[in-house]
Amino acid sequence: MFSRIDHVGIACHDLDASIAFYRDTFGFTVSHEEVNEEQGVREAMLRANGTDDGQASYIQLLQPLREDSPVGKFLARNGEGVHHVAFGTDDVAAAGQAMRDRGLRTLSEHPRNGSMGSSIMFLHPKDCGGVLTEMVQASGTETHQT
Ligand code: V0V
Ligand code: CO
Repeated sequence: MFSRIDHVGIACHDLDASIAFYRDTFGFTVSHEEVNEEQGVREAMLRANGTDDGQASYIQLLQPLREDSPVGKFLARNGEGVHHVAFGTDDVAAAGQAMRDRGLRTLSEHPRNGSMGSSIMFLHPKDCGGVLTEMVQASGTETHQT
């Protein structure tokens, strides 16, 4: 079902400051940066291993575009910190259905657009032991029908 930790999402107030911290302290550099209006974030992917072939693992730094967004609300409530964990899969729609079959709530019916052309779905944190859990199908990876 899941083949890797695709990324760990970290909420921050100032994306540039957080990028600088990860670069200067840990030596990670930005692999990709984009704005995702639908998700309400400006985000940066810092590759932790591998190559950008859809199988690597990343730290995802997330700055909210507005207060009334998932990351904006999280920051107001908790301050900066780990926001979600994302597992990689080669078929996110099938993974979402499999999780629903197991009684978990997906936060959208269909996959949404994620970073670097990926397809993503979230599972409700209350169904995952308090962890907001994301499923990611990397760009260019094949969708298998089940
Ligand atoms: C909220 N809760 C969390 C949480 N956010 N628990 C763990 N981790 C989080 N990040 C808890 C919250 O404390 C409440 O617990 C409960 O869930 C319900 O909260 P709520 O106030 O009713 O709900 P909201 O409005 O804060 O929404 C929470 C959800 C929302 C998870 C439904 O954040 C959401 O739809 N997230 C999915 C989209 C997303 O996060 N996008 C940004 C990343 P108590 O107080 O009732 O105990 S975008 C991204 O990762 C991309 C683009 C990518 O990877 O490519
Ligand atoms: Co994410």
